[in-house]
Amino acid sequence: MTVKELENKAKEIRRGILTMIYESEAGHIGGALSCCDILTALFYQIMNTDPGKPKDPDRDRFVLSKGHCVEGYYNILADKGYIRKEELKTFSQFQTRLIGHPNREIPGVEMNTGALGHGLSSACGMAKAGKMQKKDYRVYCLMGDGEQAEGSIWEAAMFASNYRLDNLYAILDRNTLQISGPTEQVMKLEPLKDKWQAFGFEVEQVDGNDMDKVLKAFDRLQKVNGKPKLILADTVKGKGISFMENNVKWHHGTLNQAEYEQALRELGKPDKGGEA
Ligand SMILES: Cc1ncc(C[n+]2csc(CCOP(=O)(O)OP(=O)(O)O)c2C)c(N)n1
Ligand SMILES: [Mg+2]
Repeated sequence: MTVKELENKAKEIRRGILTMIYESEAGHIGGALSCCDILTALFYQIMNTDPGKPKDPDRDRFVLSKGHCVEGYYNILADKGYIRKEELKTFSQFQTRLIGHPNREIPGVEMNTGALGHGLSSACGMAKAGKMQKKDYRVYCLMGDGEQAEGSIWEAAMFASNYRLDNLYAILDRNTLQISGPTEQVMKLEPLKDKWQAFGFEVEQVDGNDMDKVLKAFDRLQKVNGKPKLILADTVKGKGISFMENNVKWHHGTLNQAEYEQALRELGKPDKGGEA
């Protein structure tokens, strides 16, 4: 896909996120919007996956470690054909499998997540298993920045570096906010890039809401051998919706009808030159 087509796809996924949260009256909207461009890049361009064969031993693996931001993920799984689009309407409803955090009942989901801090450890295990079996698949793990307060992440980082897991791509959604305020007030993280480099990762810091730059960052990292990689993605929580951007109130929130309509208007339709 072209960059323009991917940008339009991200717009379409954002619309899906808004509708899902509006209709279900539940969801983590700010963080779902901040990582939407990264998820789109991964599932439509970077990863080697086949929705018809979700258990293919050679597939690339994806772990949504910040499991609360599941809405974009579900919309992508439906768009790609892992699940039926009609099922999206059951999000967060009684007896659905599309609960508020990913679970492995859903094709395309590798790991139950939601309790923060565990995704990278499991992703390390998948990456190490790939090395032991001499397979070429890659493992991608998307973490939150508030999530960096979990000690298990740093234990996993040591492991990845120790075993030279160059098939592991961690992505850090650096939207600078967590559930109750700015990360630098709740649990200071900086200098974050230096920390990941000190743990032995090859780090690319990039505007995580700029599709072209995200793609180029993955491209550069793919050429690096012998060490694990991290994309430090500077993003905006609530990206794309003026009244949500950088506003901690929208970590978890539902929209009333006027807000929903305004949000859809602001997103607009796909641009010309690349229908999604
Ligand atoms: C172990 C654990 N502790 C607490 C929570 C509650 N919780 C849900 S989201 C969240 C904040 C996460 O912030 P961040 O990682 O920055 O996510 P984002 O900004 O991308 O939404 C917290 C503390 C949790 N899900 N898991
Ligand atoms: Mg955050």
